[in-house]
Amino acid sequence: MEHQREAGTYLVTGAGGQIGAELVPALRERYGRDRVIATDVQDAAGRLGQPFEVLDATDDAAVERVFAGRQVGTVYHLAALLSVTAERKPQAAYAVNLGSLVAVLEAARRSGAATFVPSSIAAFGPGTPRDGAPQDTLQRPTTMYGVTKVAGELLCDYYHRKFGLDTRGLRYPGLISHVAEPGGGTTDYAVEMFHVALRGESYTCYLRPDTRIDMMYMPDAVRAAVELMEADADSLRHRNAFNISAFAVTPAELAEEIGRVVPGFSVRYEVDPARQAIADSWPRSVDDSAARQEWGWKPEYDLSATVEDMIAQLSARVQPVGGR
Ligand code: VAH
Repeated sequence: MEHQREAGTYLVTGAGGQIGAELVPALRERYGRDRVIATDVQDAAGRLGQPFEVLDATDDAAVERVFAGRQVGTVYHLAALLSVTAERKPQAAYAVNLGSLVAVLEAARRSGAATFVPSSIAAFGPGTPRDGAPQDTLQRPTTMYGVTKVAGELLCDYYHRKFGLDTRGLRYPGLISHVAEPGGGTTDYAVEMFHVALRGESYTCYLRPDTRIDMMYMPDAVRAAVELMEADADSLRHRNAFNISAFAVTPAELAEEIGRVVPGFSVRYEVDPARQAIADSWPRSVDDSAARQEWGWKPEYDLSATVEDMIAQLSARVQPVGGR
Protein backbone atom coordinates (compact mmCIF):
# COMPACT_ATOMS: atom_id res chain seq x y z
CA MET A 1 0.00 0.00 0.00
CA GLU A 2 2.86 2.36 0.78
CA HIS A 3 4.21 1.84 -2.76
CA GLN A 4 0.71 2.33 -4.23
CA ARG A 5 0.33 5.61 -2.31
CA GLU A 6 3.69 6.97 -3.45
CA ALA A 7 2.97 5.97 -7.06
CA GLY A 8 -0.69 7.01 -7.07
CA THR A 9 -2.43 10.34 -7.34
CA TYR A 10 -4.05 12.37 -4.55
CA LEU A 11 -7.82 12.84 -4.72
CA VAL A 12 -9.61 15.53 -2.69
CA THR A 13 -13.41 15.39 -2.41
CA GLY A 14 -15.34 18.48 -1.30
CA ALA A 15 -12.29 20.45 -2.39
CA GLY A 16 -14.27 23.67 -2.80
CA GLY A 17 -14.92 23.95 0.93
CA GLN A 18 -13.03 25.72 3.72
CA ILE A 19 -10.33 23.04 4.23
CA GLY A 20 -9.96 22.09 0.55
CA ALA A 21 -9.27 25.69 -0.51
CA GLU A 22 -5.95 25.51 1.37
CA LEU A 23 -5.30 21.74 1.32
CA VAL A 24 -5.35 21.46 -2.49
CA PRO A 25 -2.63 24.10 -3.08
CA ALA A 26 -0.55 22.62 -0.24
CA LEU A 27 -0.75 19.10 -1.70
CA ARG A 28 0.09 20.38 -5.20
CA GLU A 29 3.09 22.25 -3.81
CA ARG A 30 4.28 19.09 -2.06
CA TYR A 31 3.52 16.36 -4.63
CA GLY A 32 3.19 18.21 -7.94
CA ARG A 33 0.10 19.84 -9.41
CA ASP A 34 -0.72 17.05 -11.87
CA ARG A 35 -0.86 14.43 -9.10
CA VAL A 36 -3.55 16.22 -7.07
CA ILE A 37 -7.10 15.99 -8.43
CA ALA A 38 -9.56 18.37 -6.80
CA THR A 39 -13.23 17.42 -6.96
CA ASP A 40 -16.43 18.96 -5.70
CA VAL A 41 -20.15 18.58 -6.35
CA GLN A 42 -20.09 22.14 -7.74
CA ASP A 43 -17.71 23.35 -10.43
CA ALA A 44 -14.84 25.00 -8.51
CA ALA A 45 -12.25 24.67 -11.27
CA GLY A 46 -12.00 28.46 -11.54
CA ARG A 47 -10.96 28.78 -7.90
CA LEU A 48 -8.94 25.58 -7.52
CA GLY A 49 -7.41 25.19 -10.96
CA GLN A 50 -6.75 21.99 -12.83
CA PRO A 51 -6.81 19.06 -12.49
CA PHE A 52 -10.41 19.34 -11.34
CA GLU A 53 -13.53 17.18 -11.80
CA VAL A 54 -17.13 17.74 -10.79
CA LEU A 55 -17.93 14.79 -8.50
CA ASP A 56 -20.93 14.05 -6.32
CA ALA A 57 -19.18 12.02 -3.63
CA THR A 58 -22.45 10.32 -2.70
CA ASP A 59 -22.63 8.75 -6.21
CA ASP A 60 -20.73 5.50 -5.67
CA ALA A 61 -20.46 4.70 -9.39
CA ALA A 62 -19.03 8.16 -10.10
CA VAL A 63 -16.60 7.85 -7.19
CA GLU A 64 -15.49 4.44 -8.47
CA ARG A 65 -14.99 5.88 -11.96
CA VAL A 66 -12.74 8.67 -10.65
CA PHE A 67 -10.70 6.29 -8.47
CA ALA A 68 -10.15 3.91 -11.39
CA GLY A 69 -9.60 6.60 -13.99
CA ARG A 70 -7.13 8.57 -11.90
CA GLN A 71 -5.12 5.75 -10.21
CA VAL A 72 -5.84 7.24 -6.78
CA GLY A 73 -3.26 6.30 -4.14
CA THR A 74 -4.45 8.65 -1.41
CA VAL A 75 -7.84 10.29 -0.87
CA TYR A 76 -8.63 13.25 1.38
CA HIS A 77 -12.41 12.96 1.81
CA LEU A 78 -13.68 16.40 2.82
CA ALA A 79 -17.21 16.41 1.38
CA ALA A 80 -19.68 16.99 4.25
CA LEU A 81 -22.37 19.29 5.60
CA LEU A 82 -21.23 21.12 8.75
CA SER A 83 -22.98 21.37 12.11
CA VAL A 84 -25.47 24.22 11.59
CA THR A 85 -26.57 23.07 8.13
CA ALA A 86 -26.76 19.51 9.43
CA GLU A 87 -29.13 20.56 12.23
CA ARG A 88 -31.34 22.39 9.75
CA LYS A 89 -31.33 19.45 7.29
CA PRO A 90 -30.52 16.34 9.38
CA GLN A 91 -31.68 13.75 6.83
CA ALA A 92 -29.66 15.43 4.06
CA ALA A 93 -26.64 15.61 6.36
CA TYR A 94 -26.88 11.89 7.14
CA ALA A 95 -27.15 11.09 3.41
CA VAL A 96 -24.28 13.34 2.36
CA ASN A 97 -21.87 12.76 5.24
CA LEU A 98 -22.28 9.00 5.56
CA GLY A 99 -23.39 8.21 1.99
CA SER A 100 -20.28 9.86 0.59
CA LEU A 101 -18.07 8.23 3.21
CA VAL A 102 -19.24 4.71 2.37
CA ALA A 103 -18.81 5.40 -1.37
CA VAL A 104 -15.25 6.62 -0.79
CA LEU A 105 -14.33 3.83 1.64
CA GLU A 106 -15.56 1.19 -0.83
CA ALA A 107 -13.63 2.72 -3.72
CA ALA A 108 -10.56 3.05 -1.51
CA ARG A 109 -10.93 -0.57 -0.38
CA ARG A 110 -10.94 -1.75 -4.00
CA SER A 111 -7.99 0.44 -5.01
CA GLY A 112 -5.95 0.20 -1.80
CA ALA A 113 -5.89 4.00 -1.45
CA ALA A 114 -4.87 5.52 1.88
CA THR A 115 -7.83 7.48 3.22
CA PHE A 116 -7.99 10.70 5.28
CA VAL A 117 -11.37 11.56 6.77
CA PRO A 118 -11.75 14.61 9.05
CA SER A 119 -13.72 14.20 12.23
CA SER A 120 -14.43 17.02 14.67
CA ILE A 121 -14.67 17.95 18.32
CA ALA A 122 -18.36 17.73 17.43
CA ALA A 123 -17.90 13.95 17.70
CA PHE A 124 -18.09 14.50 21.48
CA GLY A 125 -21.27 15.30 23.41
CA PRO A 126 -22.45 16.73 26.77
CA GLY A 127 -21.34 13.55 28.58
CA THR A 128 -17.69 14.06 27.55
CA PRO A 129 -15.32 15.84 29.97
CA ARG A 130 -15.61 19.46 28.83
CA ASP A 131 -12.02 20.53 29.55
CA GLY A 132 -9.15 18.50 28.11
CA ALA A 133 -11.49 15.91 26.55
CA PRO A 134 -9.42 12.70 26.43
CA GLN A 135 -8.47 10.89 23.21
CA ASP A 136 -10.43 7.83 24.35
CA THR A 137 -13.67 8.79 26.12
CA LEU A 138 -17.45 8.74 25.93
CA GLN A 139 -18.74 9.93 22.57
CA ARG A 140 -22.50 10.59 22.55
CA PRO A 141 -22.98 13.73 20.44
CA THR A 142 -26.43 15.31 20.37
CA THR A 143 -26.18 16.81 16.87
CA MET A 144 -26.64 15.08 13.52
CA TYR A 145 -23.22 16.39 12.45
CA GLY A 146 -21.69 14.77 15.54
CA VAL A 147 -23.57 11.51 14.93
CA THR A 148 -22.17 11.35 11.38
CA LYS A 149 -18.68 12.13 12.69
CA VAL A 150 -18.72 9.37 15.33
CA ALA A 151 -20.18 6.91 12.83
CA GLY A 152 -17.52 8.00 10.37
CA GLU A 153 -14.75 7.38 12.89
CA LEU A 154 -16.13 3.90 13.63
CA LEU A 155 -16.52 3.06 9.92
CA CYS A 156 -12.95 4.16 9.16
CA ASP A 157 -11.57 2.06 12.01
CA TYR A 158 -13.71 -0.88 10.80
CA TYR A 159 -12.33 -0.64 7.24
CA HIS A 160 -8.83 -0.62 8.68
CA ARG A 161 -9.37 -3.66 10.92
CA LYS A 162 -11.52 -5.66 8.49
CA PHE A 163 -9.91 -4.84 5.13
CA GLY A 164 -6.48 -3.49 6.06
CA LEU A 165 -7.34 -0.07 4.57
CA ASP A 166 -4.98 2.69 5.70
CA THR A 167 -7.59 5.06 7.17
CA ARG A 168 -6.54 8.03 9.32
CA GLY A 169 -8.42 11.05 10.69
CA LEU A 170 -8.29 14.17 12.86
CA ARG A 171 -10.88 15.61 15.23
CA TYR A 172 -10.58 19.19 14.02
CA PRO A 173 -11.57 22.10 16.26
CA GLY A 174 -13.13 25.22 14.76
CA LEU A 175 -11.00 26.30 11.79
CA ILE A 176 -10.06 29.88 10.96
CA SER A 177 -9.09 30.61 7.36
CA HIS A 178 -8.62 33.70 5.19
CA VAL A 179 -8.90 31.87 1.88
CA ALA A 180 -12.41 30.46 1.80
CA GLU A 181 -15.52 31.75 3.52
CA PRO A 182 -16.80 29.09 5.94
CA GLY A 183 -20.31 27.80 5.42
CA GLY A 184 -22.82 26.30 7.79
CA GLY A 185 -20.59 25.89 10.82
CA THR A 186 -21.19 26.86 14.43
CA THR A 187 -17.67 28.34 14.54
CA ASP A 188 -18.13 30.50 11.44
CA TYR A 189 -18.28 33.59 13.72
CA ALA A 190 -14.51 33.31 14.19
CA VAL A 191 -13.96 34.08 10.49
CA GLU A 192 -16.85 36.53 10.10
CA MET A 193 -15.42 38.75 12.86
CA PHE A 194 -12.28 39.47 10.81
CA HIS A 195 -14.18 40.44 7.65
CA VAL A 196 -16.58 42.72 9.59
CA ALA A 197 -13.76 44.33 11.58
CA LEU A 198 -11.80 45.15 8.41
CA ARG A 199 -14.91 46.64 6.82
CA GLY A 200 -14.97 49.00 9.79
CA GLU A 201 -18.28 47.63 11.03
CA SER A 202 -19.52 46.28 14.33
CA TYR A 203 -20.11 42.51 14.55
CA THR A 204 -23.23 40.86 15.95
CA CYS A 205 -22.21 37.52 17.45
CA TYR A 206 -24.69 34.62 17.66
CA LEU A 207 -22.86 32.89 20.54
CA ARG A 208 -22.50 34.06 24.15
CA PRO A 209 -19.27 36.04 24.77
CA ASP A 210 -17.97 33.37 27.14
CA THR A 211 -18.47 30.36 24.80
CA ARG A 212 -15.08 28.67 24.84
CA ILE A 213 -14.27 26.43 21.85
CA ASP A 214 -11.01 24.93 20.59
CA MET A 215 -9.87 26.69 17.40
CA MET A 216 -7.02 26.32 14.91
CA TYR A 217 -5.56 28.37 12.07
CA MET A 218 -5.98 26.62 8.72
CA PRO A 219 -2.24 26.37 7.89
CA ASP A 220 -1.86 24.26 11.04
CA ALA A 221 -4.92 22.17 10.14
CA VAL A 222 -3.63 21.44 6.63
CA ARG A 223 -0.11 20.60 7.86
CA ALA A 224 -1.60 18.24 10.47
CA ALA A 225 -3.50 16.28 7.79
CA VAL A 226 -0.43 15.91 5.57
CA GLU A 227 1.88 15.01 8.48
CA LEU A 228 -0.60 12.41 9.73
CA MET A 229 -0.90 10.81 6.27
CA GLU A 230 2.88 10.70 5.93
CA ALA A 231 3.46 9.32 9.45
CA ASP A 232 4.90 5.83 9.84
CA ALA A 233 1.88 3.53 10.16
CA ASP A 234 3.73 1.46 12.78
CA SER A 235 3.81 4.47 15.10
CA LEU A 236 0.03 4.86 15.16
CA ARG A 237 -1.86 3.35 18.10
CA HIS A 238 -4.91 5.41 17.17
CA ARG A 239 -6.26 6.19 13.70
CA ASN A 240 -9.79 7.55 13.62
CA ALA A 241 -9.60 10.04 14.85
CA PHE A 242 -6.86 11.98 16.64
CA ASN A 243 -7.69 14.88 18.94
CA ILE A 244 -5.70 17.92 17.86
CA SER A 245 -5.77 21.39 19.32
CA ALA A 246 -4.07 24.77 19.00
CA PHE A 247 -5.88 27.23 21.28
CA ALA A 248 -9.25 27.51 23.03
CA VAL A 249 -10.88 30.93 22.71
CA THR A 250 -14.17 32.73 23.42
CA PRO A 251 -15.86 35.29 21.15
CA ALA A 252 -15.01 38.01 23.70
CA GLU A 253 -11.31 37.05 23.73
CA LEU A 254 -11.16 36.87 19.94
CA ALA A 255 -12.87 40.27 19.63
CA GLU A 256 -10.38 41.75 22.10
CA GLU A 257 -7.40 40.33 20.20
CA ILE A 258 -8.76 41.65 16.87
CA GLY A 259 -9.42 45.03 18.55
CA ARG A 260 -5.72 45.27 19.38
CA VAL A 261 -4.99 45.33 15.63
CA VAL A 262 -8.19 47.01 14.41
CA PRO A 263 -8.84 49.86 16.88
CA GLY A 264 -12.49 50.56 17.59
CA PHE A 265 -13.72 47.11 16.60
CA SER A 266 -16.84 46.34 18.63
CA VAL A 267 -19.06 43.29 19.05
CA ARG A 268 -22.62 43.02 20.30
CA TYR A 269 -24.25 39.72 21.18
CA GLU A 270 -27.59 38.35 19.95
CA VAL A 271 -27.50 34.69 20.98
CA ASP A 272 -29.03 32.21 18.55
CA PRO A 273 -30.32 29.43 20.84
CA ALA A 274 -29.91 26.74 18.14
CA ARG A 275 -26.25 27.48 17.47
CA GLN A 276 -25.55 28.11 21.16
CA ALA A 277 -26.97 24.66 21.97
CA ILE A 278 -24.63 23.06 19.42
CA ALA A 279 -21.59 24.86 20.84
CA ASP A 280 -22.60 24.05 24.43
CA SER A 281 -22.72 20.32 23.57
CA TRP A 282 -19.03 20.31 22.64
CA PRO A 283 -15.98 20.18 24.93
CA ARG A 284 -14.29 23.50 25.62
CA SER A 285 -10.88 21.95 24.92
CA VAL A 286 -9.33 18.56 24.10
CA ASP A 287 -6.21 16.65 25.18
CA ASP A 288 -4.10 16.10 22.04
CA SER A 289 -1.22 14.21 23.73
CA ALA A 290 -1.86 11.08 21.62
CA ALA A 291 -1.26 13.02 18.39
CA ARG A 292 1.88 14.59 19.88
CA GLN A 293 3.26 11.23 21.01
CA GLU A 294 2.29 9.05 18.03
CA TRP A 295 3.13 11.32 15.07
CA GLY A 296 4.73 14.48 16.48
CA TRP A 297 1.82 16.90 16.24
CA LYS A 298 2.68 20.49 17.31
CA PRO A 299 0.69 23.63 16.42
CA GLU A 300 2.60 26.66 15.09
CA TYR A 301 -0.13 29.32 15.40
CA ASP A 302 -1.51 30.52 18.73
CA LEU A 303 -4.33 33.08 19.01
CA SER A 304 -2.21 36.18 18.49
CA ALA A 305 -0.24 34.69 15.57
CA THR A 306 -3.55 33.65 13.96
CA VAL A 307 -5.05 37.14 14.36
CA GLU A 308 -1.89 38.79 13.07
CA ASP A 309 -1.74 36.66 9.91
CA MET A 310 -5.50 36.80 9.24
CA ILE A 311 -5.46 40.61 9.40
CA ALA A 312 -2.32 40.79 7.23
CA GLN A 313 -3.80 38.46 4.62
CA LEU A 314 -7.31 39.98 4.57
CA SER A 315 -6.33 43.66 4.72
CA ALA A 316 -5.34 43.56 1.09
CA ARG A 317 -8.78 42.18 0.14
CA VAL A 318 -11.29 43.63 2.60
CA GLN A 319 -11.74 47.42 2.61
CA PRO A 320 -13.77 49.63 4.98
CA VAL A 321 -17.27 50.31 3.69
CA GLY A 322 -17.13 53.62 1.76
CA GLY A 323 -13.41 53.33 1.13
CA ARG A 324 -10.61 54.54 3.39
C1 VAH B 1 -18.57 23.48 12.47
N1 VAH B 1 -16.42 24.26 11.66
O1 VAH B 1 -18.68 24.56 13.03
C2 VAH B 1 -17.18 23.07 12.00
C3 VAH B 1 -16.42 22.31 13.08
C4 VAH B 1 -15.83 22.11 15.51
C5 VAH B 1 -16.59 22.87 14.47
O2 VAH B 1 -16.68 20.95 13.05
O3 VAH B 1 -19.52 22.75 12.26
